[in-house]
Order: sequence, then C-alpha cells, then structure tokens
Amino acid sequence: MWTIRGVLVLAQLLVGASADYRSKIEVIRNPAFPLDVVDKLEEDTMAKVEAYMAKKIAAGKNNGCTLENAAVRREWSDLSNEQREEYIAAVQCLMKLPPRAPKDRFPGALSRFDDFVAYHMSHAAQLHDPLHLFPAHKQFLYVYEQALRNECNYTGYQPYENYDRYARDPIHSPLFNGNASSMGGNGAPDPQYTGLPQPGRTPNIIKSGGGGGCVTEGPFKDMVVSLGPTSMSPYHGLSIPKNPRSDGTGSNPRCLRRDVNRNAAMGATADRAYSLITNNSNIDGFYNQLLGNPPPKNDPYPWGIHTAGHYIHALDPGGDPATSPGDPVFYFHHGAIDRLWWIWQMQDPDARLNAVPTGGGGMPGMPGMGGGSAQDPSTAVIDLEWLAGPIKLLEAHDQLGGNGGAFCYVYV
Ligand SMILES: *[C@@H]1O[C@H](CO)[C@@H](O)[C@H](O)[C@H]1NC(C)=O
Ligand SMILES: *[C@@H]1O[C@H](CO)[C@@H](O)[C@H](O)[C@H]1NC(C)=O
Ligand SMILES: *[C@@H]1O[C@H](CO)[C@@H](O)[C@H](O)[C@H]1NC(C)=O
Ligand SMILES: [Cu+2]
Repeated sequence: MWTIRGVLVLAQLLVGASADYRSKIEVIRNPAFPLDVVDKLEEDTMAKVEAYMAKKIAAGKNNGCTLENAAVRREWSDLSNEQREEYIAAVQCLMKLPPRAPKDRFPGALSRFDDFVAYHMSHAAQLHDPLHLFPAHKQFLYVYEQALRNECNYTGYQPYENYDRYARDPIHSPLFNGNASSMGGNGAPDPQYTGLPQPGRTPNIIKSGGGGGCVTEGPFKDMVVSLGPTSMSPYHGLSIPKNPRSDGTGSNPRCLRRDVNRNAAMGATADRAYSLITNNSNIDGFYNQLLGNPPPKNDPYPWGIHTAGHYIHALDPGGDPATSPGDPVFYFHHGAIDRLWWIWQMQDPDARLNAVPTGGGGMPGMPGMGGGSAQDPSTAVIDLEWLAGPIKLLEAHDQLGGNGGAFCYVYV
C-alpha cells in the first residue's frame, strides 16, 4: 500500500458562514514524497480558502461552487497506477480523435490533441503577455481537461507536477522513468544537443541532461509530432526536420524528442516556489520572479520556475515556446504554475484575486513574449476560438466559481 487516505475537514472559521458549510477535500498522499514547504503552505492556506469561500457563498457569488463539490487536481505521484494509466489512455485517445482546427490554417493539426497545439502556436504572443499568462493558461488547461473527460471518458482531473519531487533525479521519477504508468522516458542521447542557451544569466546555458533524441520508452514512444517546429524553436543546430510551412503549421511527422534535465529541474525546487509565493506581495514581483527577472545572482540554477519547468522535459516540441503543448507534459507544468498562482492569490484573496501584472522584463530567451500589454483587464477576453467560446479575462482569475461556476477546483 503506497497511498494513505485521509479526509481533511477544516474547521468552520468565519462568522457568517452558513451553519452547514464545511469543506471536505480528500487528501491522498504518496508517502514516498513527504510534504515540502509549498505543500505545507498550501495546507495552511486552506483556512484562508475556506474563509474566502464562506464569504463568497454568503454573498451568493459562488455560482454553485463549494469546497464540497470542487474537483481536485492532484500531483502525479499521488495518483494510483490505475489512475495514471487512465489519464495516459485519455491523452492517447485525444491524439486519435479528428481535429477541429481550421484545416486550411493548420494542415499539420492531425488530432484533437493537436487542436490545442494549433491554438497555442498561433496565439503565442497574446497567451504569454502579462495580462494573459495566468488566466489564459488556466482556461486552456480547463478546456483540455474537459476534452479528456467529455471526449475520452476520463474520470479524473488534470494532474500537476510538483517539480521538487523529481528535481534531483527526474529520469528515475514516476513522471519520466519510461514505464507504462509514466509520461514516457528521456530522449535517446543526441551528442548534437549541448543544452539551452540562457543569454544574460550566469551560468548562461542549461546544460544538456544527456538526452535530446527521440523518446524510446513508455506510452508516448510512438507518438507522432506533426506541427512545428517554428521560428521560436531554440534548437536550430539539431537535425529536426523543417516544417513545410514557414510558420510551422504544416504536417511534419516526426518523433517526440526530450531531454529530461536535472539542470533545469533544480531551478524549480520547493524553496524557490516558497520564496516566489511568500516574498512577493505584488503581482509584478511574483510574475517577474517566476520568469527569472532579474536573473538571480550566485545561483547555479538561475532560470526562474517557468523556464525551469518547461525545460525539465523539453525538447521538440516541448522546448519550442509556440508548440510546447505538443508534449503532453506541458499540461503538468502549466498545472503547477496555475497551482502556485492560486496559492499566491489565496494568501490575500481580496487584494490578489484580480491582480494583473503590468509587465516587466518579458520572457528571457523568448523574444516578443511576456512584454507589456495596454489592454484594460476589466474588458479583456480570452477567446480560444475552435477550442472554446470567449470568456471575460477576470473570470479566469477565479478557479472557485469563475466563468459561471465552470471553474470549480482546488489543488491538493
Ligand atoms: C465514451 O463513453 C461513451 C458511452 O459509454 C461511448 O459511447 C464512447 O464511445 C466512449 N468514447 C471513447 C472515446 O471511448
Ligand atoms: C512505474 O514506476 C512507478 C515509480 O517507480 C511505480 O510506482 C509504478 O508502479 C510503475 N508502473 C509500472 C506499470 O511498472
Ligand atoms: C525570501 O524571504 C525569506 C524570508 O522569508 C528570505 O530568507 C529569503 O532570502 C528571501 N528570498 C529572496 C529571493 O528574496
Ligand atoms: Cu503557454
């Protein structure tokens, strides 16, 4: 037995909460991974979440969402093997369903899975501006989770990755060890791959973790990657076939390449996530530190958690900022970012729920991304087009009742 089951029943904390209101979230933990400082902070934060929800319910603004009926997104290793395999099967199912993205614009989109890649690649600049980075990815993940559930009969929710669990030895982790209940293994060694340049940082390269070639083990070893690469791909020295279309939207069938990389992962340890959440009362500080701006000094892994999280597994398409959702681990990484944002918001929901970054240094190494945005957050929308209809941007700031109650989930 590797799971322990417990039910966390939080005390009713707030005067004014309705008498029968109590949160009841099943906490399932894999004892191989003791709670880290962020897990503990998250547990401590649940009292604030409870108070926030009680207030919202009292005001009649929860859109039917309560902590009793909220979905729970869990860490990959906290799922049972059966649950992991059910998730994997659903992703493989999405890779077999026919695409809906416009065929003339995306002849390379071969499946429903690719529909999401097509959207991300064609809206990369907008998706990653300060206004959209957090809420648009929240919506993007939600719609993906819905596709897995509604079109592929998946009964769970999108897992996230707690980088800290895998940072010291990612290749032998439950996420990347290459067995049937992992998300696939490392890429074969490719001596041409030396690492990912990080201009402006010291050190200025995320050195190769020893992979770089095709994934040869696990459920995604036969996956066909089609869209990309794009001009944003940082891997021009490698022998990745060129896309027939200059913007990467054509069909370019090739293998999934990875470099499962400890040097990247070590930039996303729990102490860093803890400092990110607790040292920034302002959303700009949170946003910039997440992106590694300004570059941390005297730090062997000064990438920022966002970059670190992408390059734990990246290569093609995972390391191409435009087509990164083409590696299914993308959704674990952005689930992790979504979780950190949520924990940050919930430290002071009144002040932080609708806080929007104003900009800053952009995304290092990703020209044209992460720069400022002049849009008014109160009128901005997120329109995923062929994936989902438009919603107001600030609706996707609230995962417990936002978007008419469609968002109703917590992370455990
Ligand atoms: C999902 O379940 C429904 C109802 O049982 C079934 O008709 C459908 O084929 C299933 N879809 C997939 C992709 O397995
Ligand atoms: C895959 O590896 C994980 C982590 O070591 C383990 O818990 C799981 O049982 C393995 N799954 C299979 C199918 O061997
Ligand atoms: C964050 O705050 C902690 C104390 O809570 C401090 O020890 C640490 O140096 C700070 N880190 C940064 C990056 O400012
Ligand atoms: Cu993205």
